[in-house]
Amino acid sequence: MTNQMPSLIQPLFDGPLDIIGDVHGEIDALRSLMRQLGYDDDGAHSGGRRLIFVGDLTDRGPDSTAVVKLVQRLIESGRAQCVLGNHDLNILLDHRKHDNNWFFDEEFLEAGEVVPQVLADQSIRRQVLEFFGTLPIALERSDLRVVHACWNDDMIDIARESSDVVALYNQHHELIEGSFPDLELDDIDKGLEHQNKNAVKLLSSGPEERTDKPFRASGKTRNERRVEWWNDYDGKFCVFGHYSIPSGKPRGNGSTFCVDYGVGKRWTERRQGKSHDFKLKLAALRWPERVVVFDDGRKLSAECPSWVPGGGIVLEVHMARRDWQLPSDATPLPSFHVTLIGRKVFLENMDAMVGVWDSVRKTLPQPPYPDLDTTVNLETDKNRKTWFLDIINQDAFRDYTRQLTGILNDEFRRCIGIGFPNPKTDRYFHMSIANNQGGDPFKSIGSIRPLDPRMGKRAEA
Ligand SMILES: [Mn+2]
Repeated sequence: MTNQMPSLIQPLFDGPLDIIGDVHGEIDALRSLMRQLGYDDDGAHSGGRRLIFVGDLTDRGPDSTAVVKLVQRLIESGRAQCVLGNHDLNILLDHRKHDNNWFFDEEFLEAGEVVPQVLADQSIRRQVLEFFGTLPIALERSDLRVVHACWNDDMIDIARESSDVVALYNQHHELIEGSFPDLELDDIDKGLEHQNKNAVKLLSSGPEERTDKPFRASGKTRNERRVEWWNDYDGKFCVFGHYSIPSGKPRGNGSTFCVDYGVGKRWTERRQGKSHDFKLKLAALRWPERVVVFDDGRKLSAECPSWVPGGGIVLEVHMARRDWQLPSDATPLPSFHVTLIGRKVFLENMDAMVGVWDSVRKTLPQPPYPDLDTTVNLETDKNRKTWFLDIINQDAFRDYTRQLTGILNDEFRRCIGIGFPNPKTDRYFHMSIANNQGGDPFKSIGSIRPLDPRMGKRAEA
């Protein structure tokens, strides 16, 4: 090695991990998430677990300095690792943005109103820059990868050869600028060249593409949109942040998982007068358990029975199957679940159900894996399309619900007492996929519901 400095791609810790999403200065959410995960204030965990941060520690939230100081202390004691996010990088590159004004000792104004933030002084600025200068851009081990926005093998290999993120950024910036005289590009193309061909930018803020028509977003006219790279990726499991998911619906394809649940916009809820029970959360993915833990203690699981906030009572079972014969424009499902009690009934009786569910969910067995018929039936009503796939192994599901009703006998009698008709053991099970939310018709999670399997028209495959 001619270079004594560590590479921008570093080995990820061994052992069990908790991978925390974009914190964005939300120090209280970070402290409570650490407590929910079983860490003390010094980042020690009795189970020997360690923390990983996907970057974007700063900006927007009330106290970026406190977050940086805490994470730096955890890293120095060997209890955490952190990769650089685009916000952290902007500070390192001295790129001033409206939400990093705290760093430059100025207030963050949004529509003329102050968003309260602790402001940095000279010594904090020095400390933050020094700390960010030590962070890698990605972490990897045999079963897992962590990057802020996008994993791209070619760009990772380039970053692997470098130890100085600012130098690498500037080098690519100049190479890309230097290529322009030989190319016929408009300003939009030039912007996209910088976004997609600069390794530092691509890894920390993800690929973009040109749109057919300009559109308005966040008060600006835009001609580029984000490429949803996580739908097509099929390398080692990759955890990333950056693409916040305020709806709480998981983003990933079974090999990718986004852990940014939008706490970076919690200031918008504070502005509306909220001081607790925030909708936007900070989350961690526990590895290898694949359970998501939120700062309020709620959990969402990819692989074991779980309670999903706002989603009805479901049993999450397996990661994506990509071999289903879905229509050609379908997005691969990140997971599927068995619906025992429908969302509507659940929401109407949420308080009663949560108590029941929390007391029994840990004891429930895994559902069987469905063998699916490749015939797709389509049901359409007004704004909603639902696709149905027949399940061949009906007996396995009937046995499973019988087993559940045995285990849940008392609890479900209580449920039935307050109006729940489910679960029924003698129904026909099949997989349904619906465009409940509009937009991409195949984003929603498939469920198995008791409906007439012969209904509907045959879909265009
Ligand atoms: Mn980001």
